[in-house]
Amino acid sequence: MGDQRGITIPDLSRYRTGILRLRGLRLIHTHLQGEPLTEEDLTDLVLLRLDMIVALTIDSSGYPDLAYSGHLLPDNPEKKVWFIDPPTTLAKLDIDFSKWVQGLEDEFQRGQKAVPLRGPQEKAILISVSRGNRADVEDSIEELKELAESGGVFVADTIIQRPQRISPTTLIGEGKLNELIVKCMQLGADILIFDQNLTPGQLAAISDRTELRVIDRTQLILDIFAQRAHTLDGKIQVELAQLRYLLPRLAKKTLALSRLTGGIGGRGPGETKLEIDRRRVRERIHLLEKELDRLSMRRQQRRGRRMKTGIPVISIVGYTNAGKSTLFNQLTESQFLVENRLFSTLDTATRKLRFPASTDGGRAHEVVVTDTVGFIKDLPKDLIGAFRPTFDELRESDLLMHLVDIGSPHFAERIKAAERILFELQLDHLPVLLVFNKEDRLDQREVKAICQSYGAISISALHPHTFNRLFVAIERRLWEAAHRTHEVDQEKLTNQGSFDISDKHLISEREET
Ligand SMILES: Nc1nc2c(ncn2[C@@H]2O[C@H](COP(=O)(O)OP(=O)(O)OP(=O)(O)O)[C@@H](O)[C@H]2O)c(=O)[nH]1
Ligand SMILES: [Mg+2]
Repeated sequence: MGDQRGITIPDLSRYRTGILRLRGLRLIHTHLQGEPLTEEDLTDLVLLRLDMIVALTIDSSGYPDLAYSGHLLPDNPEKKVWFIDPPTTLAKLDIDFSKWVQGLEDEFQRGQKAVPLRGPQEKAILISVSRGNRADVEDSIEELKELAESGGVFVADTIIQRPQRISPTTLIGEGKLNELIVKCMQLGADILIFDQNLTPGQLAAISDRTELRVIDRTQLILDIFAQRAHTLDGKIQVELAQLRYLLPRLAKKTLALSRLTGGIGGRGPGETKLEIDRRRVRERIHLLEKELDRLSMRRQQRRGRRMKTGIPVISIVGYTNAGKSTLFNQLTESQFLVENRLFSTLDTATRKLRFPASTDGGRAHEVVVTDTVGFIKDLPKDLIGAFRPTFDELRESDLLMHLVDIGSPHFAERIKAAERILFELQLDHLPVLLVFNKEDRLDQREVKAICQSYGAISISALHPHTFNRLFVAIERRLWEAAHRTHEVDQEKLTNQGSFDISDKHLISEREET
């Protein structure tokens, strides 16, 4: 396999795939200069996940002299990666290897099972490689963890690397990458999730190197959307986004491919598993785009009908998990899914609502309220593109209610992130009412101070008795907006005289497939 300068290790990928086991191979080679195991040897040990590595030195007459050996270590309190045996002679290196390696594998398995999983959950290690400010990096990976858990993935560990120089090929440095491989084996993790978005080249390189499934922030979000999509619209939009994301990555025809199409929980794009090829992906994208156009038309017709009624439309927007659906349900007495996880809502819901008038002579107003998909920092471009029809619907709103979870320590950044997305979606010209939600999670004085500094109001979507200020503010903003654009249509605002929040006439656009 080699000469006096070095050895070439053949492609071992067909030996025992699956990161959770040792390779089933030992590497025994000679060191002609009498040196012990080198850095390079140990890298091979890790990268190839060898059962054992042995270097034999020779004496002056060419006979075997000392034997140096090392092997990987199961999870251990010192967080050691490998163990190097004291040098011995070849004659003494007489062990029952099968028994020994079985024992080692058993130990690995015990370490992997130390973390109990809920059913067939997948285990991941999260990684952030960034030169950014430490606090930002930590917050971001914390959110990534929430995302992963929302997607049903068990997070075995998180690693932050802040290198001097970021590697353009693998993002993460060589040494750290090796450490990561062993850590995955020790903890039984088979997915790496990067907080940074990886280029197609980086993704292929890391995946080839580690033989692990590698996912970046974008793919994670896409996979979660795929899990949540229930309506025809939602499913088409998500698959379109997934395929658009996949296409440039297909150029890298490597082993990474089969892993790439997997996604979390096998939620890669439907029916396009291994035999996937670029041409077929393009065809499918084309088909989905056409289908989406068709659905958009239907949507527009529905919208047209609604516009004719002249009832103002209020859309609840904001960061994911802000409580949008909770508020929507309370306002419209609906029962849409509310959950303490990210992206519970994917499909737009719209309902009519009559709320008590508080500012103009006791007349009640009728409005249409819309609940839709939440925002997140770095919302993937492919996703924004594919969800364009959903977001386009927001454009016809008379008022955007920007809901913010005041209990989140990151609410300020989240407001900015949401505003940035509104800008990207060209919705920033619409009047916005900033509303802090979950006021019950903070001290009331604090809530007041925050509201004052933002010129906003606060509510608790769980407690309807806090909604009075909201109604007043909505009315005022709707009236102001109408006044400003000289489209004052008093009739529009004063339709009904009832005081009833619920309404029997529902315009529900949540279509079940
Ligand atoms: N303490 C408290 N929790 C709330 C309040 N409003 C909503 N929640 C909780 O916040 C979590 C998220 O609520 P959702 O209504 O699903 O949030 P969302 O904005 O629709 O989230 P996505 O659809 O995922 O974007 C749920 O666990 C709610 O029970 C509130 O006023 N106070
Ligand atoms: Mg929701």
